[in-house]
Amino acid sequence: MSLNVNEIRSQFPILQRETATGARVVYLDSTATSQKPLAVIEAMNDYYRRSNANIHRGVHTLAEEATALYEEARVKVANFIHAPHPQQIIYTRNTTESINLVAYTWGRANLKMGDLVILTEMEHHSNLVPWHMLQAERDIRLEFIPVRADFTLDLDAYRALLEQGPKLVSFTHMSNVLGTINPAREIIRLAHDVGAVTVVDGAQSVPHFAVDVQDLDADFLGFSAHKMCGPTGIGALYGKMDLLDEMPPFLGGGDMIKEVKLRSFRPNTLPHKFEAGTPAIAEAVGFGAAVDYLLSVGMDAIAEHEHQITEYALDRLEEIPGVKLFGPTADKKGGVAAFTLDGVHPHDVAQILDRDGVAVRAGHHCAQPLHEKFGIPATSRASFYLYNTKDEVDMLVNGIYKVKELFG
Ligand code: 7TS
Repeated sequence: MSLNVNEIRSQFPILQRETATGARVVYLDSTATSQKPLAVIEAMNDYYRRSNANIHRGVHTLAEEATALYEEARVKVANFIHAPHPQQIIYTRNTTESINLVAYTWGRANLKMGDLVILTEMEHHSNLVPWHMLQAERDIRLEFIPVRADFTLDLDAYRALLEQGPKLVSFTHMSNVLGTINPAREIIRLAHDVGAVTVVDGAQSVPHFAVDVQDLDADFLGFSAHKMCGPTGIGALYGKMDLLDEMPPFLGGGDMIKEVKLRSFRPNTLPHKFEAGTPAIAEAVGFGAAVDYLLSVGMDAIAEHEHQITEYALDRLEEIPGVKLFGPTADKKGGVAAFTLDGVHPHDVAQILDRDGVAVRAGHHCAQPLHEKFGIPATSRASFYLYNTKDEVDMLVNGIYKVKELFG
């Protein structure tokens, strides 16, 4: 099940370009956003050239075509995560908006003073701050599943927290820093045993391995198109039908209503109830094309390829004196390698690597509490996707040796 990486790379025009220093782009920052294949770029281009119109509003040819394309993409996205029905896919801007939507509507309808929400210590800010905001407003309680020394979640501590009767458990399927893949099915089953609703942050899982919402029994799952070969500006929230049905709308305006009077409105049916105003139509088309593209390569093959690259990268990085890796062993993680280098600031590492075209991110990666736990302000992070090669890992490693030379 090995990928034809050369063929895959030929589909990504950006990977053919050079940087200002004449170096080939070695893109190791797909955790932040992935690159886009021709199939996605062309689908969006074709949409604007052929079919652009507003959706759900006109009876003319273009409006009907645009509406059909927008809704066909929803079916593709629904099938991709094995949602029972496309109505259960709400288009959002990104994972951040998906989680905020749940906090804003489900949270405000269901959580009151003293109610417990369980999160984890490895969350991205987008699965922390919406709950902080709700806490400020509702005085809910927040507790956190600790991250253990081996960079996995402490499920015994989780079981103990569950005894306090949480209303909601919201957690990342895969950490964007540690790469840890959390046992989502088990976390959800345990939450359901005590009657809690679950939110899965799928920003880093859905792009990288097959995620099946029915198998997980997830109540909500949020993810972003831009991290899975699709465009920026669009993401999705999956929700169980009964939960979505009962939730009040999020934003008010056009398209989300069935009927409006001067002093009242009746909300539309799903999924339109949550999609106020003109949405990101071309982006939805691109999202659908991205899903088609990923399926044409095969999610299991992508996961296996990333696993091989990650194993190789961890082995090679570990050999470098002064490099400290943050994350579990390769069998428990996805394609992320966050590290520090003794005596060199992570930003300097990233800047020097960039001279040779090697693109890694440095900082707290929107997981400041996690870095605080380790007593460090930042890490450098390389991340891998279907188009990365072992050669690129070698370039990263050579680059780090260069950094070491420069800093003595
Ligand atoms: N959750 C996780 C686990 C993430 O990794 C990210 C983005 C988000 C949520 C938010 O996604 P967005 O599309 O709404 O922005 N992570 C990163 C990152 O690691 N570097 O840049 C963005």
